[in-house]
Amino acid sequence: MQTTRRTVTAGLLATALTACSGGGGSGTSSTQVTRARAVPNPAFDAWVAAFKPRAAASGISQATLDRAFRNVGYLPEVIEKDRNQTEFKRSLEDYLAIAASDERVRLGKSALRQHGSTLAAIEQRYGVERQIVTAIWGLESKYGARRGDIPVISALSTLAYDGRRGAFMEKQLIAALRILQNGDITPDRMTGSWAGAMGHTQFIPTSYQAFAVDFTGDGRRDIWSDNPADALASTAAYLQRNGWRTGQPWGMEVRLPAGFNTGLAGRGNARSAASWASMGVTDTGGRPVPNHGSAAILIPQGASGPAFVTYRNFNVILRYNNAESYGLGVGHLSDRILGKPPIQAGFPPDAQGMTIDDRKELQQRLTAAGFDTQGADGVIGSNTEAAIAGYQRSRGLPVTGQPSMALLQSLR
Ligand SMILES: [Ca+2]
Repeated sequence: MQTTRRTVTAGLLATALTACSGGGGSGTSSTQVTRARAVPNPAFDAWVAAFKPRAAASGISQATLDRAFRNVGYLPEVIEKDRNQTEFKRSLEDYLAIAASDERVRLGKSALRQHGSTLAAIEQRYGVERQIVTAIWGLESKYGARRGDIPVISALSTLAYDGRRGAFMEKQLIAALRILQNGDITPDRMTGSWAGAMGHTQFIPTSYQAFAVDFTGDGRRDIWSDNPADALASTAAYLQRNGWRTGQPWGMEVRLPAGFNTGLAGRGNARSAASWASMGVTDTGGRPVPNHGSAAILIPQGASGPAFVTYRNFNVILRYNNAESYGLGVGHLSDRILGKPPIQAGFPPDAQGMTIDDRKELQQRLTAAGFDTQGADGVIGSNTEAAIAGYQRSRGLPVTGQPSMALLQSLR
């Protein structure tokens, strides 16, 4: 969950985005964590005892409290995760390498086919295009594969007790109890990420309360079920309620004219598409940037990296998760799922002077040399760092665990 302003947000990109090279230090998905284990903690128990009257004062019945807290415990692992969120430091290039990896694009195309009629019905009702809903699903839970299996009441109680964001977490906890009281789900099935984000598209409880819908018509808003219909419809409802404009793109990659004043970039500098077009901003095919109303230019890695125009719908996606990289990840993945091409512009080399191809080659060569990086996606994560350290140790080199061109040269 983000620490920046995040008010009505639902999803948590942290849940699904783990580099194949083990870089997702965030790795919030419980699938990587195995089942979280509660440990005895008298101070936590005292906090729960003191919390219950506050919950009751908010309208939670004694019966609900009894059911909800029957198996609740303190989860130290949740606090560990809360202290170690690293995903927001990633470059856009790294982020997109994970968010729109070949695998995630392939699975997205397959999900679009497999759930085509459901997605079409959702699109019909809420006016949100199927590829957008599918891309959010892909980022939030890898199309349902990583919904999280941490008990939500335990996770939120642990976070509320911990107090780093105690008031926010207590509010989420009360909302989670209301969901149980409403009968949408039972306590044992109410699972999610370490941060209490639930189901296929990782709704936090307050977002669930505000936006979740029963699309299947069985009387329950079941975003946890193997059947993703309620979760996907809830996501579409969320976007619709936040102002989605049917038929408009989120944005697109663009070409900037030579000498473009980069000071004009940024979401705070929106202007008409016609105005950008008159400055010479074009799509990647050289045509004037299309007019979909107010538009901003984003250059997340500076003038030597790719540039994007973003429209109103991009800002709607950010209501789901207020990080530009997330918005670009959803937008780009949605395009790729439809068969559109990868980002056309190159990214600048990283701080070590390495391009993504250099980093992939480094991972391939380390693995071939017996130091397994667990894949070669060009994203340097903990597995790659461990492999580098192992290689350096074996060669009697200073052990830094950090990539460099010199290291790559030594492996060639
Ligand atoms: Ca339902």
